[in-house]
Amino acid sequence: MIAIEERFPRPSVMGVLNVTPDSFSDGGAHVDLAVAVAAAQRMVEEGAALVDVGGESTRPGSAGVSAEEELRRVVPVLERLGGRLPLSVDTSKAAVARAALEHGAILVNDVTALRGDPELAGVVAEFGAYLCLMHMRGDPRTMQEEPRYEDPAAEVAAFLEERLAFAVAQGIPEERVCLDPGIGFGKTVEHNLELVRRLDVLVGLGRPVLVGLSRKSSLHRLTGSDDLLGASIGAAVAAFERGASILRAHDVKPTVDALTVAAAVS
Ligand code: HH2
Repeated sequence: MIAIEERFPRPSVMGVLNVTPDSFSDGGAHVDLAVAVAAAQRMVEEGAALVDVGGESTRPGSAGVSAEEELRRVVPVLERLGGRLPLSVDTSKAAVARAALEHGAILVNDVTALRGDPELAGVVAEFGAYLCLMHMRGDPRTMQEEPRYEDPAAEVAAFLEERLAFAVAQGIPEERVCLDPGIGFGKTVEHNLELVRRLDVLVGLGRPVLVGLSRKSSLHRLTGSDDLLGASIGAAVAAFERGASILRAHDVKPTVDALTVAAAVS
C-alpha cells in the first residue's frame, strides 16, 4: 500500500457518516441503510477522498456502545460499499475494525490512539491498513471536566509522538499513519483555537495531520450561530493553511470547493 500522504494528498476531505442515533450533529440521520449508502455515494461524488463510517458517538458525555451494537450499525453499510468506495471506520474496537477491514475499509480512525483495545494495533498491522491516531484527554464521559494544559500544542504533539512510536513498535509502518489533535476531545474553546494556531508543532512530527472541526461546539461558541456551515468551512481552510492534510467534514461539497481555492493560492 502506498504512503498515506500519497494516497490522500493535501488537502483531502474525509466525509463523516455517523450511523448512530445520537451523534451531535448528524445523529439519527443515517440510521436507515439506504439513506446511509446514498449519503456515502454522494460524498464521494462531491469529492470526498474518504468516507468515515462511525457506529459509536464520541460526543461529550456519551457512554459508548458494545461491540455487538457497533457491528450491527456499521457492517451493513460496509457490506454494501466496502471495496467500492474509499471507507474508513471510526472505532476503537478491534472486532469492529476487523469486520470493517474484511469488508474493504482502508483506514482505521481510532480516537483513543490505540489505548482503548489492546488487540487493535495487531488488527491494523495484519491488514496493512492506514491508521489515524487522535489525541483525547480522558474519555468521552469525562473529557470536558475542566481540561487543563500548560502548552496544548506541545503536550498534544508529545502524546502523539509517543503513540506513533507505539504503533510502529506494534508493526504498523509509520508511512501508513496520520495524526489528529482531537479538536473538542478534552479541550476548551481556547485550547482548540491554540491547537489550530500552532498546528505547525504537530506538522513538525513529519506525519500528515488530520483535523476535524466540522460542526463542533467551539464554532457555535465563537459565532453564536446554529448554522455552522460557514464556520466549519472557515475552520477547515484555517487548518489547511496551517498545514493540515486531511479535513474531516460533514458538508463535503462546500468544504472541497473552499479547499480547492485555498490550495490554488497556496
Ligand atoms: N471527531 C468526532 C468523531 N471522530 N475522529 C477524528 N479522527 N477526529 C475528530 O475530530 C473526530 C473523530 C466527533 O464528531 P462526529 O463524528 O460528528 O460526532 P459523534 O462523535 O457524536 O458521532
